[in-house]
Amino acid sequence: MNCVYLALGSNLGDRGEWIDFGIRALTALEPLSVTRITTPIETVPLGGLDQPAYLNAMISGAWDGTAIALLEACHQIEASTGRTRAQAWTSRELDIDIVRFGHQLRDGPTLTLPHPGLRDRTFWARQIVELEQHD
Ligand code: A4P
Ligand code: MG
Repeated sequence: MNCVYLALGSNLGDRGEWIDFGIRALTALEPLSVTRITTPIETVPLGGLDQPAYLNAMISGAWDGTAIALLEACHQIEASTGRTRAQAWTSRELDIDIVRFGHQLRDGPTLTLPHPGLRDRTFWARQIVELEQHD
């Protein structure tokens, strides 16, 4: 079992509905036991592209499997929203990122852990605090 932190982001359509959809889909994954869920917060789009504001949330849980299996499960949930990967960092109904996977460190085209955004996304730092303050 690995303690995992997963970030959800949406900036298209009914963002609250997409975040709820993502949380329900993650909760339904057999190998994942969700422990805590943050309040979704509205955030300014990062990356300099002209795009709508995001709604971001984070969950913590325990994952029974490999990091790649978790990434594939996240991609399947994203795909079920109809999202296509045309260009990175563009608007999306639902994005799910692995923020941390236990203490695993890795760097590669398929998976980087912890997620590089952890260095400068202050809203992620706040949400990690929100998840951890109850433990
Ligand atoms: N990948 C590598 N490491 C990871 C990881 N730790 N978690 C690879 C998830 N995926 C990881 O992602 C591209 C590839 O990154 C994946 O196929 C996976 O193999 P993607 O979801 O297809 O594309 P993306 O989301 O556009 O790119 P990326 O690099 O994941 O960007 P981010 O970090 O998701 O940023 N502004 C606000 N306010 N809030 C946001 O949530 N998100 C983004 C996208 C831009 N601006 C934002 C937000
Ligand atoms: Mg992403």
